Amino acid sequence: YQPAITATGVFVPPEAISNDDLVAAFNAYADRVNAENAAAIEAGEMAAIPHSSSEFIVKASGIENRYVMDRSGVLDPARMYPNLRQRSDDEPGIMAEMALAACEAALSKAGRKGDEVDLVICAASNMERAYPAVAIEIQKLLGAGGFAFDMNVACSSATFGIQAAADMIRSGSVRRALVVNPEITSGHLEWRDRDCHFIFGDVATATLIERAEDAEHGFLIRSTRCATEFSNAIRNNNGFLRRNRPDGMQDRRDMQFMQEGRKVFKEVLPLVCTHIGAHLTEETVPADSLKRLWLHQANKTMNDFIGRKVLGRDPEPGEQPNILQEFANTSSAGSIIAFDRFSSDLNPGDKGLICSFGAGYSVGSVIVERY
Ligand code: CO8
Repeated sequence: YQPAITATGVFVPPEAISNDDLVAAFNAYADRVNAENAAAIEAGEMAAIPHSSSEFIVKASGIENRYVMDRSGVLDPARMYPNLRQRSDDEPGIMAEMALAACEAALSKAGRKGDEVDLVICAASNMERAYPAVAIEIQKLLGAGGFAFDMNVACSSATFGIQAAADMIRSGSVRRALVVNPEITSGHLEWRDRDCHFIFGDVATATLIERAEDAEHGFLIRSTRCATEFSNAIRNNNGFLRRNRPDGMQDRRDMQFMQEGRKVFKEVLPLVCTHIGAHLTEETVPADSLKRLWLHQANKTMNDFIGRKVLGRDPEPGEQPNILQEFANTSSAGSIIAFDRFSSDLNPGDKGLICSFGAGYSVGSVIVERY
């Protein structure tokens, strides 16, 4: 069977944070900590926390805004992380709730119902719990049949999930799949670190994958390629083994997102460009035949560089759309938001490439063709 993406859905959280709001909260936090530690700073025992700035954020990343599930906790200088209500085990978890909204948006675009789905993959950077799988909770809320499982490949979770689902549809073991990416990045971002506090936003995306023959139009999944190479340059040490550490469950910096941004930038770019080049060559798809690149949304300079390298020229306006100015980095969901917003104008026969990259390191590419 030929697998195809027949619809995508995006759940946008209800609250937004502009760079100016974010910087005001961060600077108030920095002033507070600096005042509390004035003597230590004066004695040279501690460095003062420097201010952040909106100008730096836009220049370094292209990000202007992000959406979050809770603004008040993130912007409270005495807290600096989201205030998310602890839910009882009998109510849907926050990831399942976000995922459900994105799945319903995708199903409604395709005119499908939840009970027609027989595979749910919840693919995201972090799971709110270890088990039962969040995907199985989503399967239940959708009334879907078949089976469901979680997977985590950080920023590449969506493309790796699409490859897994597409291969199962190709083999006939599954008829209709939802790959869903609820990214609650605000929970694991370190909002107190000016090097990274601006990078991420919350969102959920869903991709419906069916047999092409089951839908009048969509995007054929022509080919997928995934690759990984271990790196510690992006890491989060939170996890259930934290209890075994001598420092117990303290508020430790390494339990939130950590990265060596410059290193990531330098190492990931060649990895991505080589990966895409090799994938296109193996599939005899010339780069200049691609009508669109839907890239992972981490950093504008990074995407501009990849676009130029892959196409061998400056991308035309609209050829490589960015959504990070509005959403920030939404980890695995970024390339799918770009696809959702900027794909309906393609004509039958037009080809494009979805590509993700990030922690792991990981790279995933999907060649699609409109039909
Ligand atoms: N305001 C003002 N100045 C600042 C700020 C700030 N907020 N932050 C840093 N500066 C200063 C620095 O201290 C530095 O000063 P100096 O030159 O005196 O040392 C100067 O500005 C330059 O800083 P950088 O070198 O850090 O700035 P860059 O231009 O390199 O930009 C970026 C930083 C934007 C982080 C850039 O390096 C980048 O985008 N790198 C790639 C990162 C990336 O794509 N990572 C993807 C990882 S995401 C992923 O895989 C998913 C993980 C799971 C999700 C986790 C969700 C929480």
